[in-house]
Amino acid sequence: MTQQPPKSTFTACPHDCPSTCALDVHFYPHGDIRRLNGAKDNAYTQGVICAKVARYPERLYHPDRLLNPLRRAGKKGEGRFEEISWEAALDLIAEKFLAAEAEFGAESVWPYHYAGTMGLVQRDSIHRLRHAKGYSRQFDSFCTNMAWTGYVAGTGKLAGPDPREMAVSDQVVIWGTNPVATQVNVMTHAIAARKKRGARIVVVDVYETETMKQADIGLVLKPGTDAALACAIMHVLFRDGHADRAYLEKYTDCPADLEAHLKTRTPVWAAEITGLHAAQIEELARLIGEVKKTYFRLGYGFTRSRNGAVGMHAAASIAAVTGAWQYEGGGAFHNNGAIYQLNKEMIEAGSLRDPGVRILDQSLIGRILKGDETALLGGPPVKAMLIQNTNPASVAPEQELVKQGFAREDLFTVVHEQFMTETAALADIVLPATQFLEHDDIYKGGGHQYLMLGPKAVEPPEGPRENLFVLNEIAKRVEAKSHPGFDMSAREHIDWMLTNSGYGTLADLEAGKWIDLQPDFETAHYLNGFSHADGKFRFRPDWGRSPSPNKPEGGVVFGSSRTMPELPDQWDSIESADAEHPFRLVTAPARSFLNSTFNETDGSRKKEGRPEVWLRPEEAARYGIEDGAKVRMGNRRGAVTLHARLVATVAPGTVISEGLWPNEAFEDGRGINTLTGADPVAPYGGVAYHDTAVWLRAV
Ligand SMILES: Nc1nc2c(c(=O)[nH]1)N[C@H]1C(S)=C(S)[C@@H](COP(=O)(O)OP(=O)(O)OC[C@H]3O[C@@H](n4cnc5c(=O)[nH]c(N)nc54)[C@H](O)[C@@H]3O)O[C@H]1N2
Ligand SMILES: Nc1nc2c(c(=O)[nH]1)N[C@H]1C(S)=C(S)[C@@H](COP(=O)(O)OP(=O)(O)OC[C@H]3O[C@@H](n4cnc5c(=O)[nH]c(N)nc54)[C@H](O)[C@@H]3O)O[C@H]1N2
Ligand code: SF4
Ligand SMILES: [Mo]
Repeated sequence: MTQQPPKSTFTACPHDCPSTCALDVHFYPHGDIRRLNGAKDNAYTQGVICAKVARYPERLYHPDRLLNPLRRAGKKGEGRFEEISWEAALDLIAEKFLAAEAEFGAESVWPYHYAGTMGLVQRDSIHRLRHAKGYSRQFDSFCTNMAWTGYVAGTGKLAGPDPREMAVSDQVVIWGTNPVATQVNVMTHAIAARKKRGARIVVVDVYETETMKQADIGLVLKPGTDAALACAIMHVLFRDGHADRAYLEKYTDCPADLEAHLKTRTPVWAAEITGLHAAQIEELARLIGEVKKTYFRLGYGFTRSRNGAVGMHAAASIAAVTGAWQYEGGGAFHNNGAIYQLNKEMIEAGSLRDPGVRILDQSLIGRILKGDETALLGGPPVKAMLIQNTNPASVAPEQELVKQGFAREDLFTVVHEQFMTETAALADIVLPATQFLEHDDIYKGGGHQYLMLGPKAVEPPEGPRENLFVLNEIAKRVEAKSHPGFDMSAREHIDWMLTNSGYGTLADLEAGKWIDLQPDFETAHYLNGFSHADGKFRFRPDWGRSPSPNKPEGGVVFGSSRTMPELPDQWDSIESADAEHPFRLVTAPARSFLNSTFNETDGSRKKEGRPEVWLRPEEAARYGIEDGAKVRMGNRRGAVTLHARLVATVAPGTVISEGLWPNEAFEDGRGINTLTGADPVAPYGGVAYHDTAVWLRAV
């Protein structure tokens, strides 16, 4: 009997997106992948995925995919490479890493990674190599710091009401996130609530996004002013008898202090700060007060400001004032990171970790590569890097410094990639990587509650290898400490982790596809108390000492955490506009790109058009900028060239530039992160990507 190729199979989306969709993979009769669908039998995905992943074959079978290991032939960044064998590449990498170690110590090698794949095996195995060698560690600060820190400051834990409960809510407040673009399933559940129960959808953003277009009520406020809005809402709730006093007494730390503090935080006060009308704030506060089953879906976007942790904490506090947490379909949800208790010893080799090894901030990569002593934490220079699943020459702030750093002739850079990204183009060795459909992995959902298997669906072409292979092969060649994790396949890693975490075996997961880890209702809604020692929601967090998954080891506190407000309040730490920089730039995500991923596909580029900056017509007129005109936008960090689009529905004084376009899509090759700053945000680091003062000029 001849074996027919399967018509379809299942896997999970690996991309850096809170949705972590369950996928059905459909094949052509000849075995190639035809298309991907959302799995209908997964209660969160419900058959819906984003357009960019639905058309994945475009990326998988892309003619520009990297297929061979390459060695730099020309000058750094010149783009000339020659093919070499895997053996030769791995041997050369080992030789260079050993040489750096011999001369400058193991900390001069910096394995650098992020979440281009969220697979626990392929993403996190880099730590095994790191720990087995004592190479420099990495402080993750691109994405989650202010959001997680702000949320956990209130609740004590990074978890909340079942994300599927949105569908049984009476009102969904989508705050500082653009789910139509960034996590489409939030819309699935919010719209289900509207269809079934007439639930109202409210959106808070700094411009009219595609999400806001679908909302019943949209509030467009100035960036970095969300805490003012939250305070005024809570002021009205207390003033008008919508505060649940019994709940506050039982479940919160200092309701009387909060109420007294908010006396002066009136809608009129907040209107001045946010640019909203006081009447809009009054109306939203009334709706939140009257509708007990309000589900606050709090995003990352509004936390990417220098006061972002304070903003997140203030918004989450509203649900504690109304007591919305008590009801099914109520409460404040951000991310479910804390519900997954996994034993990752085989993947990460935590037992080999030396706490004395320095932890370099990934966002300070520009300063680090340029030899900034503070950023290097007083240790040796970085002389060699292995980079996986990230594209810092595009995504990291202070891009000018990043590029100058990578241009150093004395730096040896290895980039393991699927495409010739900006970062790969600056490397000494480029290694071709498999895509998720070609390797095995396991994923946890941040925006939902499933642990999901992501099995390999097709064989990779000749050439590309999975991350696990590269790490294990380098380890063999650099005299790494031995660890059983170096001898295990991805499937063995998954099986070991599941078995040792109490979640069954790989065979079980293969049969079930995913495991629903949603805690029970009482736990998820904190009805047995919040996760601080006293069981209370903290209106008064001890900033700088509060728990957070992002708290750096050794308790380092960044920025001016001592001047952080004690209670929810507007905190004036943002990069304010001034006479020289009259606008505030928000670098929001593009729907068809995912960070810099997919910006290599024609389908996504055509949908997005070209790099643009959106601003209000009357503000553009003041600077002689016409619709469609070429403009320069800059600040003390540098300048970029792009095109203006006049849009009336942007917050006053604010300009929006959607998407991480390839740097080369800008006229002089300078991408949008030329303008963003890397200064770590208080209290536990992070990048203020949406908090940048700029000037604009017609050219
Ligand atoms: N299509 C697409 N999907 C993505 C991504 C992508 O780049 N493209 N990125 C992925 C990643 S890594 C992440 S972390 C998530 C992030 O997804 P989100 O949580 O949605 O966060 P952001 O993408 O940073 O920004 C979302 C929104 O916040 C708004 N915003 C910015 N500043 C403020 C503010 O001060 N106040 C308020 N109220 N709103 C503000 C922006 O205008 C934007 O509309 O999305 C993931 N999904
Ligand atoms: N201006 C501005 N900048 C931002 C943001 C913003 O909102 N505005 N958002 C920030 C945020 S939230 C984040 S999380 C960061 C994300 O930034 P990055 O983590 O750099 O994410 P991507 O740009 O998607 O790049 C991921 C790379 O990993 C590669 N990759 C994918 N899978 C694999 C694999 O299995 N193996 C290997 N070796 N490579 C793989 C992809 O080809 C891709 O080039 O960007 C940040 N930068
Ligand atoms: S919505 Fe997010 S998780 Fe779902 S398919 Fe798209 S990128 Fe992947
Ligand atoms: Mo992110």
